[in-house]
Amino acid sequence: MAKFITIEGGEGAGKSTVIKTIQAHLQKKGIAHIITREPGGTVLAEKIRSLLLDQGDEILLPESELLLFFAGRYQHIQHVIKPALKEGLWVISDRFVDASFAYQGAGRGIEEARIEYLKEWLIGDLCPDHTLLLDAPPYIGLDRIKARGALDRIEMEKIDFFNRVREYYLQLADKEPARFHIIDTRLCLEDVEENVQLWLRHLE
Ligand code: T5A
Repeated sequence: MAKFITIEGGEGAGKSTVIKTIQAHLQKKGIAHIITREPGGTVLAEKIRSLLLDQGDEILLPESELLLFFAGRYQHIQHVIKPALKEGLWVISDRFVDASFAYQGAGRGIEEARIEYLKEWLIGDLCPDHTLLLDAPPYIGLDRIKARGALDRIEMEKIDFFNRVREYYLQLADKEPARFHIIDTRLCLEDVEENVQLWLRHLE
């Protein structure tokens, strides 16, 4: 049966790395799936991703940022996520709507009710079956991505912003224990991979 799985966490928490492990596992098991991401996932949503992450001359206001994330998400849901689930595929998405509550809500300070309104309107009852939260103190993820190369517009935020994002994710995971599974990505790659494998076995 189709499953909708999302991967969340702070900057450089290891999502791309963990998704490779998940993909290898699903391929080995012969489980038909797609790997997708937000912001992005469709041609148009990938263009919106560039607007959101590239450094521009004009300040992108929090409200505009929120609406751009939702515009891309709606394209992604209608053109990719729902059709794939309907076909019976597993959908693995690198981030989904929880990120809007964490980043634009807790991070930027936009009232939760406004995000909730967009969620109800545009997402309805589509909810991930499982969410893997990759957790580490923000300075660890930021050090890792700094070592990788140049930072994008959001990655240049202050550490307090990322602390609020992390705190929000942890509180949400606490509120929805049936959906969330937390993996500590302070651990070395081998240990993270082993924990991801254990979680995947429990999903089957
Ligand atoms: N955003 C997104 C919002 O504000 N609102 C929204 O609604 C949505 C959907 C883009 C940005 O958009 C924001 C959040 C983001 O700021 P993104 O593309 O997912 O989202 O950006 P990042 O979270 O920044 O993703 P990254 O690709 O930068 O990081 P990953 O995928 O979490 O980390 P990964 O796997 O690339 O690892 C980073 C580095 O660390 C190493 C890896 O080898 C790599 O070099 N690493 C480890 N090293 C040691 N030990 C470990 N356990 C390691 N795990 C990874």
